[in-house]
Amino acid sequence: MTIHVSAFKWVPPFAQGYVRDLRVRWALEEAGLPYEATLIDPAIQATTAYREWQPFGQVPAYRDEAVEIFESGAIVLHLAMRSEALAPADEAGRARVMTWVIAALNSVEPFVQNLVQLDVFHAGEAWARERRPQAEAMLCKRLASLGAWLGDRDFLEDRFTAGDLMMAMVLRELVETGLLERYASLGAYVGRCTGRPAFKKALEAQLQPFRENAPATA
Ligand SMILES: N[C@@H](CCC(=O)N[C@@H](CS)C(=O)NCC(=O)O)C(=O)O
Repeated sequence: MTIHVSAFKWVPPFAQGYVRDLRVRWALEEAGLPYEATLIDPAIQATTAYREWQPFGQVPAYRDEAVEIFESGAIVLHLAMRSEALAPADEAGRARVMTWVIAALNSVEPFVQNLVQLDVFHAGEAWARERRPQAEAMLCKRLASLGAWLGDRDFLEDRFTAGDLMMAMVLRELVETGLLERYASLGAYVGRCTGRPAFKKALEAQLQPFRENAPATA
C-alpha cells in the first residue's frame, strides 16, 4: 500500500517551508520510502473524514499498510523503527533516538515556539516587546545546554538519526533570529542536517504545490 502523508495545498509565504509535514517528508526521503501527499485545504480540514485521520484537523497525518497515525513526532518515530537510515537496529541505540526526538519536541520546541510566536504573530505589540527578553533568556538556556552537548560532534549521537532530523527541524525556525550563531556548534549543526540531499528533496516537495496553488493576485 502506498504511504500517504497529509499536507496543505497552499499556505501563506511566511509558513512555506515550515509546515510540519516537512518532518515526515524528510524522514521518508532519508528512508528511501516513496509516498503520496494528500493535499488538503481549510474545507477538507473541517470534514469528519479528515478529523478521523487527524483529530485536530492539522497536518501531517500519515497512513501506510500497517498504521494510521498523526503527530509529526509519532510518525517520524514510526519511520525510524522501520528504517536503519533513521535509527540503529539495536535496542539501546533506538532508545537514544526516541529520547532525542522527544527532547526536541518537549524540551526544546516549546521554548523555540514561544519566541517564534512573539516574533511572527505579535511583532511590534507592546506586550510582546516586554515578554521577549524573558522568552529569549529561557530559550538560550536550552540552546546553551544543547550546544554544550554537541561540542565537536557532528550529530547528537555517533551518526545522523531521526533525533537530529527532529532537532534540526525545531532549531531551524530560529535561523532568522541569529540566536543559533551565539552557540557556534548549533548553527553549523542545523546547516549540516539541512544540507542533506533528503532534506532538500523534502523541502522542494512541500514547496511545489504552494507554487501550483498560489492564489491569483489582484
Ligand atoms: N503537534 C503537531 C502539530 C501539527 C501542527 O501544528 N500543524 C500545523 C501546521 S505546521 C497545522 O496543521 N495548522 C493548521 C491548524 O492548526 O488548523 C505535530 O507535530 O504534528
